[in-house]
Amino acid sequence: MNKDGSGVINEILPRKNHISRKVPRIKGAGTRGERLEQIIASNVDNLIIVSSCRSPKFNNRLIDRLIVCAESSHINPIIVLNKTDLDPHLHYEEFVKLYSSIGYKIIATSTVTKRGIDELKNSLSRKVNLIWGQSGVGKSSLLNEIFPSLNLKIGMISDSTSKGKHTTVTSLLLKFGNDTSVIDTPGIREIDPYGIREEDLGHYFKEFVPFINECKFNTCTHDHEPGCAVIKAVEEKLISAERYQSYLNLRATIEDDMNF
Ligand SMILES: Nc1nc2c(ncn2[C@@H]2O[C@H](COP(=O)(O)OP(=O)(O)O)[C@@H](O)[C@H]2O)c(=O)[nH]1
Ligand SMILES: [Mg+2]
Ligand SMILES: [Zn+2]
Repeated sequence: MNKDGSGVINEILPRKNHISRKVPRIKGAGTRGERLEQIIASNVDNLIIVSSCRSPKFNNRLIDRLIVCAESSHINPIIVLNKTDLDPHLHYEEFVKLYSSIGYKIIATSTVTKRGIDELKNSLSRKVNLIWGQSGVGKSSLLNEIFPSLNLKIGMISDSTSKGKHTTVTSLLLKFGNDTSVIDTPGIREIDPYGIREEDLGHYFKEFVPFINECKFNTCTHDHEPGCAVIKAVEEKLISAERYQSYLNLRATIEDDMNF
């Protein structure tokens, strides 16, 4: 700062990456029209995708959509599967196996039994973390476990007055020490990946990549084409049918947006 109160910008930090979404559609306005980009955060290391075994119901489609967001933004996704105490039959283990086999870090947690809390804490450490998950999965509870000084409100009902309007993106940057930060995004209900080209989508399902190179046509959309190595891999159970279904669903939403 100079004597006269004016300041000098010493450095503008480069924007290494950014994660954005399509501006949500206004309720009642129909489904047509261009959807603009809304930047949620910049220079993020990890996208922490928080889900729960129950209440709200486990939703792997949503996880896959968020993984695509992370992959297309060059951000490392980490999956957190919370409320494992509510799944005594360990149904969630199938998905722990699936995501680990692809090469993603997935941490099974519970704020009741304290399972996985230390592992999650270590994963957040010395990184910029953007935390995202449906309302009620336990994001605030997990952050309170890891950083007890936080005292975030638990079970907060999201602001219903913002429903159907252009919601402002209210992100909260929480800093811990010099080098750990968590960006909480309580105002963001949905993330629709922005700017993903149809032909790139398959590459954001990273276990598809070795097969994509083997498809007969280089324009293959892995939907119906003869000689599609991705479809063959699904049939041979080398690619999970769940992940393939997520791919098809996302492909359909991208197509819808292109054909407005
Ligand atoms: N059984 C169980 N309940 C949890 C767990 N974590 C959070 N909850 C509960 O889930 C509800 C929503 O938690 P909250 O942290 O506010 O979720 P957020 O909306 O994602 O921030 C609260 O009633 C919490 O007490 C967990 O691991 N197991
Ligand atoms: Mg919360
Ligand atoms: Zn193909």
